[in-house]
Amino acid sequence: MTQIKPQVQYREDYQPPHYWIDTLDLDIQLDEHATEVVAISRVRRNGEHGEPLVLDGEQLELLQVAINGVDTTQYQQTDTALILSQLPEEFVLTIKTRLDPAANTALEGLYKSGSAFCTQCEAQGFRRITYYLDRPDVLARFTTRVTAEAASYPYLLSNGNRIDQGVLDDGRHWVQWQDPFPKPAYLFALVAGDFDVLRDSYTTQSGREVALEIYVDKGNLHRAGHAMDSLKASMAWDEQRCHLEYDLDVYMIVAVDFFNMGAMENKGLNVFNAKFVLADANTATDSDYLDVERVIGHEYFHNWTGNRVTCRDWFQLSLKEGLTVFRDQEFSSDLGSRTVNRIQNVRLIRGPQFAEDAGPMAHPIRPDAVIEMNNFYTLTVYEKGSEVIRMLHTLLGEQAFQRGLALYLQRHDGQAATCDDFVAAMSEASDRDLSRFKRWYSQSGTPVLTVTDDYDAEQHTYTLTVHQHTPATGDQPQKLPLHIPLSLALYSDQGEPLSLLAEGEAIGPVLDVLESEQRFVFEQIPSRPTPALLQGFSAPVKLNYPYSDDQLTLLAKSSIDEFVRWDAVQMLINKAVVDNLSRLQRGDAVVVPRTLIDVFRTTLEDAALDRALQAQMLSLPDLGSLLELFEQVDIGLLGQVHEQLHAGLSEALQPLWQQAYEQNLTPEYRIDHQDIARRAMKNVALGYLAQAGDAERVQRQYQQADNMTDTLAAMKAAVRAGLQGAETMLADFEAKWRHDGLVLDNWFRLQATAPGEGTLAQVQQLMGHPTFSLNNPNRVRALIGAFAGANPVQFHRLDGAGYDLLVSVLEQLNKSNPQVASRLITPLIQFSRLDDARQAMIKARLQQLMALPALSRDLFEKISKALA
Ligand code: B3K
Ligand code: ZN
Repeated sequence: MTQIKPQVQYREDYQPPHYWIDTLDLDIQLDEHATEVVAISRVRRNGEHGEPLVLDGEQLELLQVAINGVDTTQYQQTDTALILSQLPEEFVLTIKTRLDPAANTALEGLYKSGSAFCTQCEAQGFRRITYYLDRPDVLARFTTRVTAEAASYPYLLSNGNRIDQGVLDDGRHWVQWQDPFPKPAYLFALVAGDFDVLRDSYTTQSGREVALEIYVDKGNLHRAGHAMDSLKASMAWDEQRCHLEYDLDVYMIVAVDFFNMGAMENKGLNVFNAKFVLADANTATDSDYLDVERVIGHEYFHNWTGNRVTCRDWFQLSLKEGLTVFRDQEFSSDLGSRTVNRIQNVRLIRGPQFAEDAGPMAHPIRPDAVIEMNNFYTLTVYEKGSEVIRMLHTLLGEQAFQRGLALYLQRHDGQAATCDDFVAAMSEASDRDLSRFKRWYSQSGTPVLTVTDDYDAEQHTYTLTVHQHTPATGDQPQKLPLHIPLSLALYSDQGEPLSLLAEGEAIGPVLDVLESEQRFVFEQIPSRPTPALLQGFSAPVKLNYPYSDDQLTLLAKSSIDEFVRWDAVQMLINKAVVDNLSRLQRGDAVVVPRTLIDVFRTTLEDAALDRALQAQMLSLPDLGSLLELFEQVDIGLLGQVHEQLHAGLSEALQPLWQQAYEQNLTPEYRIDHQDIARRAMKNVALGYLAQAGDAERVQRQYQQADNMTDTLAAMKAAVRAGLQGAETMLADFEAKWRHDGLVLDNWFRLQATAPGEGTLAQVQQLMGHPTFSLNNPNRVRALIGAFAGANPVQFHRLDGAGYDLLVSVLEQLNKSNPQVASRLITPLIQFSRLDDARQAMIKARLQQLMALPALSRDLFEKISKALA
């Protein structure tokens, strides 16, 4: 890697390309160390100008350039570009390059995953395959001919339809692919290898047959069935809910072990991290099953929102990602529990996304300035982006939203579009003014809604005053008021919902908050009500309303909106955390408030409650979300409060935890939503029982478990509570599963997140485990990522040894895989809520990294912002 002066790119500076490329014919001769690529493009000048053609390219050996079939040396070459001048208006450009896939540890471009070749081109990986206009607004029709040795690579795959194939007499063979849909280079894919293939088919609504093929490592066929079911369910869902059909004759998914993220939506040929494909009862947990369904859905839904209509430039990333996350969330909610899905998504926003907003990488869902695009595949772009789409859905309603989506897709089919285009279609289809709403695209940070109320007992009116304020972020000092949909219900003291009347008319539950301060007056309210504010988390904001314990108890019991019930319990827990933190600081002991115990008891005794929701209501938030309750806090103390609340709730409700455990045993393993819910509740109960020392029960569950969910829950409970027998379980598990990376990742993760001073040393030791490798992103995330990101108390040890461990890993990954390094550094740059002593230690480490001789752009961007 060369030391580069990282340059900032600005959204404002967008210029259309000087040239178009209409077709690209690729001829790829695969070889481990010397793959040769011939790329023949038809190039067309965009308008009248004499500008050169500047093609992107990185780490390529240039072998030949020809224009209209004639070799030329009239070009300039830099580290990152090939520049051609004095070109005709239209011409055929031939470029031959050589590259070394086996040396590609960054897993971007063409690389080897085990014995197979595969590619990852989004965002800017195609330039590592050939010189090209590697930008999403250049759409070309691709044909790809792949040649490789036949014995090792019997399957040669690329985008579109297979149109020809042949065998050469030197033991190699080739396949020719043609993709009829023009696409940007980031959607290109190539895979070559030996696999087992699960085949099926799907008939679309209009009667077209689509061949479905899932490629997995040999011996894994029996683990691909759930992925196939999920794919068919996705295809059916998109037809039913959004009237969108698949458009090629074949849909292929390939599972690979070495992958920087979850999966990639390449046209007709998705490449997946095996983690999101493989699942069977012995090896996958319930949440693994749901994750497979979600990610298969997500990538499939991209075929319309991302591929048929793509992004004009990378600043618009949320155009495809926010929308596609919204679509996968709706898919999971329609197939499973809407409330539980909502809760899980909200946990993600309130924890890690709010932390991102409060940290040095704060950015709007449509960023304005980027150094390394890979750094912007963030929770903000994805998850907050989806919340923005959800707010549109809330404001417009399902019908108008679907009209808007249809208009957007029809208007921009085959084009590269912008977020403004999307909002324009939504506005036109619904006849709504979304001008203020658009600020959600340009403003970063988490808005705070402060609500006060007043009841007039004579007039029987109830007035809510809503004040909105977005604290300044590193990237933006000034903030403007946003259009915030505030979903509301009012409850009587008996827990009855009251009708909402304003100015004599019935109004809907969603209030349009548009100004910094706004009042809403409700009439004919018989007595002071309890407001359920922000039902369903109707906007990604923090809410301040001085709820009393009684009000929260009432909402937890009686709200019609199930999300509000969960949220009320969360608010009670938050109150208990804040109070107890002060108690600990004063030297007093942690006390679990009576109200909290009572609400837990009522929840445990509520036989009518959905088990999955019950499990969520009885689970404490993680430390990350709790951190967001404070400006600055000692994370060690916060960890103590968290643990002692868990212990207190365990002790106070022993018989009920036992009952909940017994009542939710599942006689045999079935993957359906009811059983998943029962196991979730049972295992929450097990956690509380383990805390009280019930080693025998934990042991029994570990020994008798017939599925991975129960096995891991038992082992986790034992490790968390430091029970006798934990060591034996860990050893047993390792002996049984050491051959299976995906399963063993759970084992790494569990030990990395164990409480106790010994964890750091354990993590260091596990780095020497025969299956651990810094070149395998899944393994790195399971051990190092989990330790730094999901074990805050041990990572933020006061001796700084947690930081040193991460820094030494980052120093290595900076060279071999900058993308993975850049993901891993997150807990180190989000220090604003920590105490001064820890902040100082972290800053010293960041300075140390900043001084690295060849710091990648990825890390440079984050570290320089954190130190600014
Ligand atoms: N679009 C890809 C993510 C690519 C990440 C590049 N660093 C997967 C997805 O969101 O569906
Ligand atoms: Zn996506």
